Amino acid sequence: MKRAFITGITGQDGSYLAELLLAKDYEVWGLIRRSASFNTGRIEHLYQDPHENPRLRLVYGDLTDGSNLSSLINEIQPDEVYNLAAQSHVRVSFDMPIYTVNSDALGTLRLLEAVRTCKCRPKFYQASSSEMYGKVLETPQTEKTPFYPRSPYACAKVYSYWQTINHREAYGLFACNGVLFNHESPRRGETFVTRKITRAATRIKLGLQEKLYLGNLDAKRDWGFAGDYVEAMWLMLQQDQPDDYVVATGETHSVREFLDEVFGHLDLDWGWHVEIDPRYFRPSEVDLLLGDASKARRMLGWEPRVTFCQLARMMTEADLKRAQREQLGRQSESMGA
Ligand code: NDP
Ligand code: GDR
Repeated sequence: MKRAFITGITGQDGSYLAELLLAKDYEVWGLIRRSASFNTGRIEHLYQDPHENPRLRLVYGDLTDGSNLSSLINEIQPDEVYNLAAQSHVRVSFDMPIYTVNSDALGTLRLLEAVRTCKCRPKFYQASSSEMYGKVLETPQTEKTPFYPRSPYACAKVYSYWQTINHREAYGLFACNGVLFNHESPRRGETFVTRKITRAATRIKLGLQEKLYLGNLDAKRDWGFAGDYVEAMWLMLQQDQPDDYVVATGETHSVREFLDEVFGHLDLDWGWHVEIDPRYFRPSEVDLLLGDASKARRMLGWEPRVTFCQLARMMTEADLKRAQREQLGRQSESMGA
C-alpha cells in the first residue's frame, strides 16, 4: 500500500486529492492546523474513527514550523508528499505579505528540506500557480512563458517553484511543479470570486440577500474543475522522470461571463444586484490568464472533463441546495420563536 502525505488537506484541493488517493488504496496522512473551531468540514465524509485502523490519518502541524514537518516526514515515511498548503488568497496576500511569504515560500523550503533529509526520499509535488505569470507577456501561457508575479502571493509561489526545481537538480529529488490555472468546485472557499458569486446569486434567488459587492469584473481567468485537476497532480508523480506541467482548460472567461452564466441559470439579471466595491480591487491585478496544457495532455494523458458552463451550473446547483437548507432553518427558527 502506498502512503501519501498531504499538506492543505482541509482545503478544496486537499479534499479532492484525499478522495482520489483513498480510492486508489493509498494510506493518506493529512496535515491539519490546530483551530478553535472545526476546520475539517471538507473531509468529514472521508474521516473514520481513528480507533478502527483508518486509511486517512490527520496530524497537527504548520508550514511555519520546520522541526515539526521534519519529525512528521521521518515518522510517516511517505512515498509521496503533496504540498498544497498555502495562504492562497491573492487579495489577502497584500494585507499579510510577510505571513504569506513565510508559509507559501519558506514553508515550501522547510518541507523540501524535511523530504531531502529523510531516508525514505519521497516524491514531492508543489502546488504552483498560474498567478506566477502575472502581467501578460504572452498567451496562451505554457511551461516556457516567463513569470512576472503581481502580488506577494505570486512572488512567494515563484520562489517555491524555483526551490522545487533546485532541490530536483541539486539533490536528485523526484520533485514536480504543477502550474495549475484557477480551478473551482462546490468546495471552493467562499471568498474566491466564483463561489462568492454562486453563493450570493442563490441566496438572492431565495430572498436571503439583496446585493452582491464585487471588484474587477473585467479580469479573465482559465477556470477548470478541481476534481479534474487533482488527477493531474497524482499523474505527475507516477511518471518515470520528474518534470513541471501546466494544467488548464485552454479557455478564458471574464468575471462578467461567470455572472451571466450563474444569474442566467437562475433566471435573474445580475445588473439589478451587483455593485462594485473598490475594496475588492487589487493594488496590482492579473488581467488575463489562459493556459496551454498540451504537455500535460501529451505526457500525462490528462485532460479536463468539466466545461466552464458545467462548472458554473454544478456550483450554482450545490449552493442552491445550501441556500434552501438555510431558508428552511430560518423558517423553523421563526416558527419556534
Ligand atoms: P485552500 O485555500 O482551499 O486551502 C489551503 C489549505 O492550506 C488549507 O487546508 C489551509 O488550512 C492550509 N494552510 C494554510 N496555511 C497553512 C500553514 N501555514 N500551514 C499548514 N497549512 C496551511 O486552497 P486550494 O485548495 O484552492 O489550493 C491548494 C493549493 O494550490 C494552494 O497552495 C494554492 O495556493 C494552490 N493553487 C490553487 C489554485 C486554485 O485555483 N484553487 C490554482 C493554483 C494553485 P486551514 O483549513 O486550516 O485554513
Ligand atoms: P485568483 O482568484 O486571484 O485568480 O486566485 P479569485 O477568485 O480571488 O479572483 C479572480 C478574479 O476575480 C476578480 N474579482 C474578485 N475576486 C475576489 N476574490 N472577490 C471579489 O469580490 C472579486 N471581484 C472581482 C479578482 O480581482 C481576480 O481578477 C486563485 C487562488 O485560488 C490562488 O490561490 C490561485 O493560485 C489562483 O487562483 C490560480
